[in-house]
Amino acid sequence: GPNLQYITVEKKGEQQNIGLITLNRPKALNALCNALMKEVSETMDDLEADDSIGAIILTGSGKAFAAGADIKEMKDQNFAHVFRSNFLAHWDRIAYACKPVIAAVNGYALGGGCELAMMCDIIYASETAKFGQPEIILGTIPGAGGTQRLTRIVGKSKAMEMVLTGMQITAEEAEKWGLVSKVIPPDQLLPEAIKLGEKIASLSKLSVAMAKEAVGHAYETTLQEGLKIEKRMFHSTFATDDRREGMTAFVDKRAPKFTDS
Ligand code: CO8
Repeated sequence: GPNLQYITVEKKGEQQNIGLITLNRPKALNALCNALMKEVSETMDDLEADDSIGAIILTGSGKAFAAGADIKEMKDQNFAHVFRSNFLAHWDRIAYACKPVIAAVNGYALGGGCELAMMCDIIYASETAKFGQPEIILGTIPGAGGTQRLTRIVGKSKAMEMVLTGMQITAEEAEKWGLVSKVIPPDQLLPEAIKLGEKIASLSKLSVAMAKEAVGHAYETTLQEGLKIEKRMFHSTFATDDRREGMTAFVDKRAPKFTDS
């Protein structure tokens, strides 16, 4: 890609159909400065536009996934400036991805790092991962989902405990609480995430995008509305070639050949 300073981008998997974004600012524990987030956003645009890519993985490097927003960059900002510039408003590109995004959390996922992981669709964590919303210790509060997404994922009491104390939780706790779906030995984290991405990428990109959007609605609306949206999206899969192919292949006892249409 273009001149990337804070991240690297690679294609992975047997079919080279997995986009891997690695946060690569290890000296600052991958602190999320504005320039880094801009690179993530632009790379997401590229990977989403690339038809060869079926799933995206976001990971960190060294001992951090990301240790939060860049405190040095934020230290001297004032209210008028952060309000008028709507500071952080454009940091949520990953939450609006159409393609599935897997977070492979290799180490510290703190503050904005934890929030970034929660913007992804699935989180795999290394045994060494640590999650937390330490903003309260800095005299501020989470600003990109740490009071909202986290609460919906782990429930009120646990979210309150994390957000009000800034405590860190282990990968094992994060799994028990439903924040991550799998805890993996450090050297297996990326291979496992790639395997998961490949599994998803082998299916119809169209059905995967619809399924992702439908699950996403569970976090946005009431149960009744969500069930209605789900039903209509289910119906609309009957307008696709891939739905016909998937069911026909099952009945014919052969592997489906999806065309993403
Ligand atoms: N910002 C800037 N620099 C950082 C950050 C950060 N968040 N975290 C670590 N660094 C730097 C350190 O300053 C240090 O730099 P230097 O070598 O120049 O002194 C270097 O990284 C290494 O860090 P440590 O020496 O502290 O490493 P330790 O192993 O001793 O400690 C910790 C690791 C526990 C992770 C520790 O670094 C720490 O507590 N970091 C801050 C964690 C934090 O408070 N994060 C929340 C930030 S606020 C926030 O994220 C608001 C969310 C906004 C929304 C974002 C949307 C995506």
